[in-house]
Amino acid sequence: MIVDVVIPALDEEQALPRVLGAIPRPVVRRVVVADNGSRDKTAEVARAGGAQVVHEPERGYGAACLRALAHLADDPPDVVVFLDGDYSDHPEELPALLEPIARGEAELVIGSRTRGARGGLTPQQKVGNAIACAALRSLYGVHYTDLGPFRAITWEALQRLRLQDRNYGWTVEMQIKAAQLGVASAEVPVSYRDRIGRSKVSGTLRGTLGASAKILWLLAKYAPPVRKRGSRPKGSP
Ligand SMILES: Nc1nc2c(ncn2[C@@H]2O[C@H](COP(=O)(O)OP(=O)(O)O)[C@@H](O)[C@H]2O)c(=O)[nH]1
Ligand SMILES: [Mg+2]
Repeated sequence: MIVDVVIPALDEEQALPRVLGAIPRPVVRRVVVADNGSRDKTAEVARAGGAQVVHEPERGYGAACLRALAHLADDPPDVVVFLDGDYSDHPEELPALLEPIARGEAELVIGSRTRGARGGLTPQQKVGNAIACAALRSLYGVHYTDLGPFRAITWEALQRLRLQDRNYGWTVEMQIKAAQLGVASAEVPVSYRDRIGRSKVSGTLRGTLGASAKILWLLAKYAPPVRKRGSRPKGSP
């Protein structure tokens, strides 16, 4: 199984060397760091750590991931693993994330921090996750416990999902569309810790509000249409 890793990174020069150093390299073919106009040495430390670097001028987590995927498309892997560049995930747990895919049981595996983690999640992340997962469950009957960034997905499933979100909605869009399209999903517990360096999303007011609004907007946008009581779908007898 060919596995490539994608790391979106914005000003992560302090954390990135540790992240790259902890990736179990025998399991991974390529590591791509998607740099979003970092003002520090993110790109340099990424290259020094053995990663390929792509640059995305438009800010945003999703935009960075899409740029990295376009780079991988030349010679696609079997599986893409997404990982944050802030050292809050534990890259050494990557093989556990791959197991359900290797066993043929799943095409998408979410690393769940609420099943496994101790510290690291802010109260607003916990609340936001709980609301989003409850919505996914009531809309689609799928049982997720997290929208965590550390996740693995087959290249083939990723193509079917046609992801579009260019910022905070990236993770939830993947889970919504996987549920809609019947992509086989699994969760494995992963560990989590406080990041190194400064948070750009959940640790800032702008990031927290932006992410919450985007997640709710996408859940509403993709929600199945509500049928009025007594109405029948078109064409039914
Ligand atoms: N490429 C890119 N990465 C970003 C952007 N914003 C955040 N990140 C990265 O996404 C990951 C998660 O962001 P982080 O600040 O840790 O958010 P938090 O985990 O919610 O506190 C980190 O690896 C960041 O460097 C962005 O606009 N572009
Ligand atoms: Mg983080």
